[in-house]
Amino acid sequence: MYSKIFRTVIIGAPGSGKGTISELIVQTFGFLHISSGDILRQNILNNTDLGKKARQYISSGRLVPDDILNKTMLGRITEVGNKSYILDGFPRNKAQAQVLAGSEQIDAVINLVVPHDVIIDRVKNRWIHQASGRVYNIGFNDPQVPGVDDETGEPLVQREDDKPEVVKKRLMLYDEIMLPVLDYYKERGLVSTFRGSKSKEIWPRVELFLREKIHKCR
Ligand code: G5P
Ligand code: MG
Repeated sequence: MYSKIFRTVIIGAPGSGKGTISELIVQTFGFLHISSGDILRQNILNNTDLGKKARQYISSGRLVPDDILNKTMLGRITEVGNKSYILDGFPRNKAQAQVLAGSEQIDAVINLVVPHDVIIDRVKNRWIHQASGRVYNIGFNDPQVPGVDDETGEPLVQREDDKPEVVKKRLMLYDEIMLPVLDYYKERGLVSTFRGSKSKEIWPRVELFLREKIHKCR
């Protein structure tokens, strides 16, 4: 779609809408969405070696070790080849950001800031289709039939790490480990911050930002 490859990272607390905004970027700009959480959950579902290792960390709200994530994510980026992408969930700490910088030149970092009380309320209502990673939210983007995936008709489930006590832990961990990542990218002049309580209000600003940014890069 665009002559230059555009490499974007989306950052934001658990439940801030990274997946939701990424999907809109995919639909509007044709970027590929590379989500570390979706890749890990897919591996858990398929009971792969990676999935077996990751499960214990994810279900308790802890980070999966860096060496596993670095290898998995850099592998996936290489696989997609020369295509514009949006990275969601990676990097998750400064060490991962440094590893990423060793092989990829990032063009922009989209930083979503959503109040924690809004997030805690939101994830209670999140339901996913495990096989595809499709995400629903009761009262926001409901499935056509309650409890059932629109495309496959299969049952929806709640994420193990969406239990309120695990969400609180993930939010605390996020603030601690992501500030150095934000500083790392701010020092490089890459961060644009979008604040709000609703993805529908945040999205038009992200869209405008990307249009302008891509236009300048052409
Ligand atoms: P993930 O999968 O990367 P998180 O914790 O970063 O998980 P999460 O929970 O996937 O982020 P999100 O993508 O930011 O959240 O948010 P979303 O899914 O779009 O929106 C949340 C819900 O709110 C959805 O139901 C959506 O429909 C709804 N929603 C969105 N906007 C609105 C709105 O405006 N209004 C309302 N009412 N609802 C809305 O990582 C999971 C785990 O994997 C491991 C870690 O253990 C991590 O905890 N992991 C890694 N470990 C080490 N290193 C890494 N790089 C790792 N990456 C993942
Ligand atoms: Mg997500």
